[in-house]
Amino acid sequence: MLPEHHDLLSWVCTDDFGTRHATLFDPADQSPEEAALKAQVVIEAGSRMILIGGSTNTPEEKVHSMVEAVQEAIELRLWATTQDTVEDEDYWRVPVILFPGGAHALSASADGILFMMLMNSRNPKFIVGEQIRGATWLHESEVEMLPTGYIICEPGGKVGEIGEASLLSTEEEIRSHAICAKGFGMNIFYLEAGSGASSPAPPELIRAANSTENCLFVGGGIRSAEQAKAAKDAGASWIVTGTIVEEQEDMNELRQTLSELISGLN
Ligand code: 1GP
Repeated sequence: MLPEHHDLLSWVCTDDFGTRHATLFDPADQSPEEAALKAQVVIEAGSRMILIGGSTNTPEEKVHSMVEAVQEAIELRLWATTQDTVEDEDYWRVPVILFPGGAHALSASADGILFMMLMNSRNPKFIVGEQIRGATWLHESEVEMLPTGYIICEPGGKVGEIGEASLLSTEEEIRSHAICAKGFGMNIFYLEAGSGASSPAPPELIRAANSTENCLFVGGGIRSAEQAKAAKDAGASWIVTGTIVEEQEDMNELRQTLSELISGLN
């Protein structure tokens, strides 16, 4: 659901709300119903963007069903706020954005797509090939393309392997990728340590990624308020978490765990 009175890219990139939290749902790991239920809980806990996608070869139908189920759940909650003078309607205007593993993982029901170049891949398919394959369809479907430079640092995990990335590990490498992304006109830069990473990207690498002061997404291995705060202090605009939400089956515990983590951003 698009935020009112804003175009999506400027809403994503604005500094007005401080560092925000996004939740990633991988359609390979959970059902659309489960994601729709959890999406409501994570938004209640303070998450401000839902990302849908992953690095595996998930078929388009699965991605689309999940996007639809999550959109529907959010719309219902938004509708409920219109019946209630106390709840703020804007609170439920949370966009559902594709975080694609390739041109096979798209849905016209999404509000936008992180249109990513995996800059440190050794395979041209992930740098620009999949993007060309999906471009015409995206253009016609009106899913807003959010230009994103995506890099994977150590340890990198599954996305590093599947994306055939030469994992980055130094501040200098990361800074030059950030500057290159800016030169290409990418508004968003995304530093990824890999889903389920044993530790998140260290603050010095996040600071290097922030050298151009682009809108900076940081994800992979973030599990605590302290880690979220460290990423925020190093310059992250968005903190992305997936595994902690995926692992949690109890909705009350999920709300509490995520509220605690997001409290690190305040
Ligand atoms: C998104 O890969 C992250 O960038 C998600 O990582 O699953 O470790 O939270 P986690």
